[in-house]
Amino acid sequence: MIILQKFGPHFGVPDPSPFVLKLEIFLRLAKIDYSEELVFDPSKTPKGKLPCLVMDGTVTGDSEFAIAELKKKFNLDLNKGLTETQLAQHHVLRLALENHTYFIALAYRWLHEKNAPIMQKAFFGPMGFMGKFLFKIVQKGMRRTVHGQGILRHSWDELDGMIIEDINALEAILGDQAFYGGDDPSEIDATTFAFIANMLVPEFDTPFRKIARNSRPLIEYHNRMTTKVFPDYKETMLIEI
Ligand SMILES: N[C@@H](CCC(=O)N[C@@H](CS)C(=O)NCC(=O)O)C(=O)O
Repeated sequence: MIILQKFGPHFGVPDPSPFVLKLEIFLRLAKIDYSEELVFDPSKTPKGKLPCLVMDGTVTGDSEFAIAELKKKFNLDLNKGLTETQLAQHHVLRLALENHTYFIALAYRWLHEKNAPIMQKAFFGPMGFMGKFLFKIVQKGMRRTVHGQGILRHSWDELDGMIIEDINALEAILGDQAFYGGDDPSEIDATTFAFIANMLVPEFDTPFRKIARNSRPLIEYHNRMTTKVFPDYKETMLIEI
């Protein structure tokens, strides 16, 4: 029995965390049956974060380590036919999304005055006054993290420019391929689709959503992956071109 520990569906996507979404996409691409366990507070998980994978009674924290465990257990290779150079490029692309794009998107969601109230309502709304208080604590933690990481030392205008460059690079790397892995999705598509799907969530008014929304190749890719991986979310995820 395999269990994916996740936050749960929000904003029309299976999870608001790109890391949870990445692991879920991987499970689906690899056609592995899993069940879901919703976790509200990840502080007690092995790495204090989500996602986690429970397999054979062992809990693995971190999407990348969880994927490594799955690959080992099921003898999986979603990267068949790719060259060493392609694999190295995918590695660097994943690191850029997870360590750069992610923090800008995080700042936009949790700390930007336009979007923070949406996060508060979605996650803490049902808790009433207590929710307001908890949200402030979580937001303070986010501010500390993103400031320490360095991203929050830039102005919103500077961050706009930085993330728009990331999106342009994502579009250029996709080029005229159907998937980042070529004709079929490969392991990197779990990460790229997870980030693109989360960026396109309509609830958040961000400059990078507008740029991604206007990129025909990225929207076509998003729709192709949604149809393949999340047919059960077609209604909320597919985007009209
Ligand atoms: N490197 C980790 C990153 C996971 C991560 O940052 N998860 C975030 C959600 S997007 C989280 O659980 N944050 C909760 C917290 O920091 O308290 C992975 O690949 O799983």
